[in-house]
This record gives sequence, C-alpha cells and structure tokens, in this order.
Amino acid sequence: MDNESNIVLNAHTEQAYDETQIQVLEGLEAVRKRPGMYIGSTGPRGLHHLVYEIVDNSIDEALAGYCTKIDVAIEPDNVIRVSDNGRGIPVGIQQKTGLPALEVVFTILHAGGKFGGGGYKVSGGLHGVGASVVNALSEWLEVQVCDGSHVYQMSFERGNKTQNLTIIGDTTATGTTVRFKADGEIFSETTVYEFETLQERLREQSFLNAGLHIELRDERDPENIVQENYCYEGGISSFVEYIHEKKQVECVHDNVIQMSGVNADDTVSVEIAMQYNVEYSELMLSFANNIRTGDGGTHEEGFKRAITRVMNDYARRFGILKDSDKNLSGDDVREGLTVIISVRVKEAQFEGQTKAKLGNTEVRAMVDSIVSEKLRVFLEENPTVAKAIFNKALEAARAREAARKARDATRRKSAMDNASLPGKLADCTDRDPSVAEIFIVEGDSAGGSAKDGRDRHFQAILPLWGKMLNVEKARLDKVYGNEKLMPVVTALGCGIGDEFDISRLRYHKVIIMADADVDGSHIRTLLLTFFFRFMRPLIDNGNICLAQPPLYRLAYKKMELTASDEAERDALLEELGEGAKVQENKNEPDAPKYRITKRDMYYYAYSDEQRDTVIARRGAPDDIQRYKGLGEMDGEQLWDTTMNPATRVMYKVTLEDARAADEIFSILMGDKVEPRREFIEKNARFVRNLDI
Ligand code: TSJ
Repeated sequence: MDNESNIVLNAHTEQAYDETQIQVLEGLEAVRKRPGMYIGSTGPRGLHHLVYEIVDNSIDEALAGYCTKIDVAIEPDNVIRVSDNGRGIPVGIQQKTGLPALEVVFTILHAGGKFGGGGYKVSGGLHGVGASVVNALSEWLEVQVCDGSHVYQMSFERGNKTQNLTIIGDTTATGTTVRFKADGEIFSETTVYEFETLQERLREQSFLNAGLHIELRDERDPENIVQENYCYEGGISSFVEYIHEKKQVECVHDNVIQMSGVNADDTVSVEIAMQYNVEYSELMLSFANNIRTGDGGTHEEGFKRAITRVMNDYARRFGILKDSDKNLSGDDVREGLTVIISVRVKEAQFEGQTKAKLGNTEVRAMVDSIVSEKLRVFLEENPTVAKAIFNKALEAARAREAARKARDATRRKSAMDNASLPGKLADCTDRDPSVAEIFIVEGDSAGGSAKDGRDRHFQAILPLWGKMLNVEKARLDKVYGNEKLMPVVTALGCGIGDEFDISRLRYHKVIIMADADVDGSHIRTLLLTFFFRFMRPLIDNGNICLAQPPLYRLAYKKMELTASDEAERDALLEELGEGAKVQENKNEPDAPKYRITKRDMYYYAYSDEQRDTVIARRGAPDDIQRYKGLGEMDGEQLWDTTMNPATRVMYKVTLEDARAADEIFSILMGDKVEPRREFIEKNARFVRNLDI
C-alpha cells in the first residue's frame, strides 16, 4: 500500500462555507465562518450543543419562576422542537434597534435574554451564546410565541430572516416554541441526534432544577415514538440516589445528606447533596448556574477544605483519632463519596482554557462555611451514620498506609534488580524517550502483528494479558501487584500516584491500540481511567494517544481498458476516478488510440462515513473487508494503516476525554456485568470517537 491510497478525511476540519451566503447579517456570518468558536466543534458534540443552547433559555425562564414545563422533541428528519410554557420571548419593538425584541434575540450575536429591564440571564459557560448562534447554524429555524392573546411567528434560513414577525392566530396560552434543522453544510459529519445524549443532559438539568418537568420525545419513527419524562422533586439529592442506583452499589448510610444556604445579599446560593458508598473512588460533580464545572473551582475547593477539617475535628473530639494518630487526608474522607455541588452566582466567572472552572473567590468561603456548620451538626445529630462514615475513612487511611509499604517494597526490589522490565515487552532499540513510542495492545495475536509491523528503532510493543482489573474497585495497593497493570507501570517507568515522576517516563508517546469493538472500548475506558487516576500528568501533558485502526478495507482490482477517441477516454477516466493513467498510442494506426490502466488499489476507511465517501467517489469496490479486530491485520497492514507516523491517524487524549472515561466508570460501572456491557455498547462512541 502507498500513501496515495490511504484516505484520511478529517470531518472536523472540513469547513463547508458557502460564499453565496453573503447576505447573512455580519455577526452571524462570523458564526458560520468559525462555528467552532461558538459551539466548540462541528462534530456530534457541537450538534447536540445547539439543542442545549435553546433549552438553556427555557431553563432560565424556569429559574426566573415563570416556566414549569419544557418539551424537547426530535422530529422526523432530525428537526428539533423545543417549547416551554413561560412568558414567551417579548415581541414588542426594542427602542435601541427599532426591531422586535424577538428578532434581536435571533439575529444579533450575544443578545440572548439581556433585553428589557428584568434581564436575569446569568453569564453562561463555555458557549453560552444563545439563540442567534443556533439560528446562524440552522438550515432553517422557526419560532412561535404565545403571549396570552396572539400567536406570533417568525422564520429564518441560515440566519437570514425569511418571514417577518407575523400574527398567525389567537390564544390564551403563553410560551415559546422553536423548531430548527441543523445545517448539513456546517455539520458535515452528521446531523443525526443521539437520543441517549439528549436524555443524559436533560435528566441532569431536571435534577438541577427540582420540580421542573422536562419531556423528551423521539418522533423520528412515527411507528415507534419514544417518550421520557423527567421531574425530580428531590433535586440534586435525587441525582445522588440515581447515580447509586445506576451503579448498583451498596451505600454506607441510608439517606443522602443535604446542605444548602444563601449569602446575606442573596447573590450566591449553594446546594450540596452527598452520600458514601462502599467503593473506593470519589465522584464529585459540580455545577455553577446549572453549567457543569468539569475542572472544579472555588466551590469544590471550599467543599474539600471544609469536609476534611470537620471530619478531623470530629474524630479528635470523639476519640476516633488518638493524639498520636495522623490526620485523615482529603482522599481518606472522600473515599466512596458521591457528591453533587450546585451553586448559583450572580456574576459567575468561568476560567481556564475550556471555561469549565469556577473562579469566584467569594464562593470558596461561602461553601466552606455552609459545610463546616451543617456537616458538623449532621454528624452530631446522627452518631450511627457518623460511625459508619468514620469506619470507611479509617479503613481508607489504613489502605493508604499499606499501599505506601507495598510501594516501598517494590521500589527496593527494582533497585536490586535493574532488568525488571516486563517479559512480554518488545522494547525499542533507541532509548531516547522523546522519540520512543509504546503501543499497549490487548490480545496476543494483535500483539504479534504489532511486533511484526513496527519500526523497532523507536516503537515498543506491550501486549496486555490476563483478566482486566476494574480500576473502580481498586485502591492503589491493588494496582501494585496486579498482573495486568503492573507491566504498564514498569514499562513506562515513571511510577504512579504521589511517587509519579515524569522525568522517568521511558516513552513520550503512550499509544493505546485496541479493537474498534465493544471489548476494545472497554479496554480503552479502563486504561484511560487508570491513567486519569494514577498518572494524571501524562494526560495533562498530552502523552496518551489512541491508535485509530481502520474499520474497512476496500479493494479495487487492476484494470486495463482502451478508448478509440477522446470522448470515450474522458468518459472512462471519469468512471475510474483517481489513480487511472492514460497512454496515447501514436505509432500503431490500427490499435485503439488510448490505453487506460489502473493498478490494484486499496482504500482504508476509519468510519462508515469514510467508507461511503470512497464508494461515492470510486464506485462499488471489488472487495470490501470489515476488520473485526487488530489481529486480522498482518504486520505490514497494521504498520500501513495504524502505526506508520507518516500515514496514521492518531487521537490525542484530552483531560476531558479521560474524565469522561472515568465518569463512565464512576457513574455506571457496578458489580453486575450485564448492565455494564449494555452501557458500554450504548456509549462505545465515547471511547471510539471521543468527540461527544
Ligand atoms: F433560544 C430562544 F431564544 F430561542 C428561546 C427562548 C427558545 C425557547 C424554546 C424559549 C425561549 C424563552 C425565552 N422562553 N422564555 C423566554 N423568556 C423571555 O425571553 C422573557 C420573557 C419576558 C421577559 C420580561 O422581562 O418580561 C424577559 C424575558 C427574557
């Protein structure tokens, strides 16, 4: 195979921008030119973001106290419909612009909700830029507003107004309905929504807004309409219960502990719900103004500081810790804890590259003081629960101590025995870490192909074997001595946890190479979770990559054809597509004038879309092979498609990806195998194409 036949399409960089759309309002034109700046990506994640942008407006209306029900539907042809029973977007003429306020909302960038006096819209997070962005990125959008007397309608195409604000009927109801169709020119990869993705997000929003009714319908198949309704009177406490039910995990105490408070001038409100389960990892989900703060921030800091202090104070006061005992660490007091923190802040500041970190300093002290007071009182009033929680924390402290000892023992051993690299590691010859790569491969047959195909100068292969450890259930002491993960630890050479030392990393590229199927997803999720928990700096540094093996090989056989004139020649060239060569016959007058040849060609496709693109361009192949596993490829094929730095497609894992993998485990990995498998199947996309 050569480079020419290795098609590498990157749908995310294919910016479909139609130059004829010049009449689009200036602001919205910018959105269409650089959609990623406004919605993050034009992949599936960006597509779903459109829905959230619209729904967020209805949720704001609910927060303001005027809306109790939000309906979201996926109509046939992947049209989205969102309606609420709020006051309706104002239709009156806005003084400043001379336009109906509703028109301003949809045509001027950043105008969402901020008109009139009672603007309650709290500053949003990452892409909280509203309805005009959705409008700009929609093939068409239609809005109807009921104001208690009339039904108004207005329509747009790619951000351009196509129908002025018009009264189309009478009504006694109030509310807003928006329907839109995402623009396939922008979302060139896909405009198909995933029910489960919307489901997850809308359920989360219903937890965060206690008592709000949210309905989600999938109407794409009229024969089989799917509907779900969410309404949780218990709010974020229900969220904690839901997570524990989903995990099917036993809890340390029966009831979720709730704490809440507001500050004196009512500019910050805090709600916390927490419960301990018998497992070892912690799950902290935090939100500011209903926006997920995946990178934490001052609310999480305040919580952590307070819970550690309160627990140690209590333990000292009631003799749970003796004078000679060391304090419980933050990790100890949060082991097995599931906690949701939801704060509302007048002027939220979102920091960091992804704007997923809360920066308001006043929130830290606020959360700290609420937890200090309420948790102390709770523990004093519920001694039985307190006892169970402290048993858990003390056990965590003991395990941590045992882990330290196991680690020291391992270290001593490796100090004595320098040649302690794992036996199955096929190391590379060049020992410069900055050029060295290690492929972590599941399965012996794939490992064999990888060893055959690699460039041994700089590529090392580590096949994994043995039963995979579910890291969810593992403490650090279990990682030491685990036959599946220890080879990874020793091969990388940089240690784990608090003894991690990146300067000892033996390969600057750590590449997970697993099959593109459910089991492969499982391995990827597990390894990412492992790196996320125990070697976090590797993820921060961008050292972890996912190999992207192809899903299909399309073969086009060698061909030799002749043409007697130019028209016939051009028709054949057109038909054969790229790779065809023409030879003109000038010497033999009787032979056909043109000879058209084409050698064997192989195309590798990394997704169904790419396969279809090749077929659209080249016609039906003579043979199409679907790879079920890496083991089906020989060394040369694996090198060509997946390992050769010059041609391969490689996905660099981001912190966000690793956190998503970790969350899949934290939230949904329980003891029962079946639901876990089912979930991985449904969410395989999380780990295959981590863009969602
Ligand atoms: F995204 C959107 F703008 F298109 C949109 C907005 C979509 C949907 C489905 C709903 C809404 C929306 C907006 N629902 N409710 C409102 N409310 C207002 O815009 C509103 C109404 C009255 C007043 C007021 O001060 O009287 C203020 C606002 C912001």
